[in-house]
Amino acid sequence: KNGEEMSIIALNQVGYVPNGVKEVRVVKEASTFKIMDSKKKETLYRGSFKKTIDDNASGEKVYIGDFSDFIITGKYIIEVDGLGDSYPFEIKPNIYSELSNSLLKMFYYQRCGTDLTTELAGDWAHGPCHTDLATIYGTDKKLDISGGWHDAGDYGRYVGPGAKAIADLILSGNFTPTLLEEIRYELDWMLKMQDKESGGVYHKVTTPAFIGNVMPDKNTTGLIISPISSTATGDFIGVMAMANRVFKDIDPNYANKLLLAAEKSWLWLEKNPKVKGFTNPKGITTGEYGDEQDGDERYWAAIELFLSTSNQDYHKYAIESFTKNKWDGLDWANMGTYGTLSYILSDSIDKDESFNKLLKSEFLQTVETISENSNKDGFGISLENNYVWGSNELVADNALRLVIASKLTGNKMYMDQAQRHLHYLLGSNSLSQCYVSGFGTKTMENPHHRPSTTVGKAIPGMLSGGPNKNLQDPLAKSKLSGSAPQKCYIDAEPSYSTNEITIYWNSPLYTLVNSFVLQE
Ligand code: G3I
Ligand code: 9MR
Ligand code: ZN
Repeated sequence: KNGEEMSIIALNQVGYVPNGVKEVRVVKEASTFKIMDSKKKETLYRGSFKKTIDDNASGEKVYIGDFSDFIITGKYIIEVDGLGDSYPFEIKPNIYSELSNSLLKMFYYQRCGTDLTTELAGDWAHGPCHTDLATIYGTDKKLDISGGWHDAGDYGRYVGPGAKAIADLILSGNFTPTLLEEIRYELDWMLKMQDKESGGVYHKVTTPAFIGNVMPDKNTTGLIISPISSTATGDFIGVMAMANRVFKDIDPNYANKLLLAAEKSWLWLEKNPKVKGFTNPKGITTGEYGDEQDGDERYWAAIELFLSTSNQDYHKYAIESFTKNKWDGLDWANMGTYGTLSYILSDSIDKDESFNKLLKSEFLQTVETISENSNKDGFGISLENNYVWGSNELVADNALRLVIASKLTGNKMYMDQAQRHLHYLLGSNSLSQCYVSGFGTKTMENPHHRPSTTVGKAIPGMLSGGPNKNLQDPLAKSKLSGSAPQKCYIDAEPSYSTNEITIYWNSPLYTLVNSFVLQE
């Protein structure tokens, strides 16, 4: 009998690094557990549930057993007295390297405008998609906007979300040829989204409406380029200027091209200081990514431009803007923290010492709150009650903040807390659900993702959006009413508000996992 049949015995179904935090959680009264080899021949460790937490988000009393001091490489099962067996798990150095590769490979699977070969894409291979010229909304003008990554389960390509995804991948600092090639694929597309005259950046390129379940190369409805937005323009600048420093030594010409494009777009922002947030124009019903506040995108843009050019005008803009507004956020609507992190992690000699101090203390204050919330939480994560659309991204984002804060301060507790966030996403939660397709025993199998649905099998390495207490699709409404926030999740294709996948949910998880890949 496994954890599901008997009771929830929650743990990281992928596994643990030997020196990592290791815990098992149950939601029924239990006192002791033992670790056995995977054939259950031998008992190798005995432990007890020493701690309990009344957990609001899951509505459960959570019993926590710690076995961090069990560090022997191997494959195991935990038997909890009276409750049964856990799913199997492993302890091993580099336990996350396959997961890391797979999370990155997801971006390849999301590629638009190119052949996905059978050799590389297996059952999900398809011909080049969305290669026709796209029409600028409200005009007869057509442009080549081929390339980039499909955003999610749909085939739209949106600038803001793409910028977050690239920024996260860059934050990993793991500049392998594969990663560089992948981000370049999206950057090249994004360059095409810039209006070459004004420097403004188009918000998105999509079909007018969401389409049915077909492979991307079978979707030939006309593509429309939605109008320029200030948020897309700010995000474009942020990521172009950031990528400039990544490619500077590798390919100086390319790096320069990215920076020139970013500076050109800044002129558009300067000419358009007050603009309304993007809303779908008449006749377009695909993802809106509406965001009325563009101050955070402008701030991020200014920081990256300053770090790449040393031009004090950008510096001044960023200092004034932040001092007034304390921009924050690592999600598609709030991008301020990307600017802050670039600044405090940079070794540029042009930095302003007192501004650096301010940014650092604001960032560390946010992390302190995350840390306190994690300590109070039954599963050791920091969402409190914030289980909204894409909640798993917020888990990964907060974990990333903890990792970075741990590096900045040397506080090891932050690293332990970051690991619990990872454990949550890989099965240590009140549903015992591993939210990454192809990984774990109770793995996510039915994503809202057109290629996976069409082929009849989920592409591996994709992070589901996860629990969403707002029940924003018909299936969630009918099946989940009355469920605790952390349980508002269904592994079913129609539930786009709990089980879609996106490039910008995979990206923070990739970067998080990467910070543990090399850990012993
Ligand atoms: O944070 C708010 C909270 O303040 C508010 O009170 C509460 C009540 O509704 O919800 C929270 O906001 C939610 C927001 O996501 C959080 O980011 C909204 O309800 C929710 O509607 C919104 O969902 C967005 C969704 O599109 C619908 O617009 C998701 O963030 C966004 O990731 C998702 O993106 C879609 C694209 O449009 C199309 N492509 C797929 C992609 C993923 O599903
Ligand atoms: O497939 C769409 C998904 O990518 C979006 O995130 C979601 C919310 O905007 O919408 C999905 O499309 C659904 C549409 O909104 C309503 N009719 C059913 C569509 C597919 O399930
Ligand atoms: Zn495509």
